[in-house]
Amino acid sequence: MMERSFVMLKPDAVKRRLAGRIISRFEERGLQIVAVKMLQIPEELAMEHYQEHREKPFFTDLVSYITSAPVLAMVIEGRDCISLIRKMVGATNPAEADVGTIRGDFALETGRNIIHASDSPESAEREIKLFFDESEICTYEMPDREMIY
Ligand code: RTP
Ligand code: MG
Repeated sequence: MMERSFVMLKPDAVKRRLAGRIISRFEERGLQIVAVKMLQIPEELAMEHYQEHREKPFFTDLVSYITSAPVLAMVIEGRDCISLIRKMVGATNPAEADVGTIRGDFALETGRNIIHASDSPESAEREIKLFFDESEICTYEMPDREMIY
């Protein structure tokens, strides 16, 4: 089934100039970028985005990390792409993430794990709505789709 996932390159990915290399991994895999924007997340939006963690001891640090500099927010489309992207991203703690995953190749600490990706269809729908208007999401033909699928 075609799905859309919300993916966000966190402040450390942007500041470390890793954005292009990370985006390339999704493109090379055959996924389609259908929306992208850079923004510095306001505190209220950060708290809303990570609302499931509001009672956790790391919540304050998480919100200050994610609001500390601009992020690159994206919507990525592809067949069953929500779980696929989570696999490509790797474990929350980069020290435990498999080599070959984005976190496993580019990061070392849970609190600086460079990328977010939706963990379920429900999260994806909620998170896409938080960051994008439907009018900001593009639909276009991907000429090589029939070679990929
Ligand atoms: P994300 O939501 O950012 O894609 O990461 P995730 O699903 O892999 O992990 P999640 O459990 O949703 O945690 C969200 C973010 O909170 C920070 N965190 N810190 N100190 C800790 O124990 C801890 N646990 C989580 C991480 O930055 C994680 O990405
Ligand atoms: Mg999460």
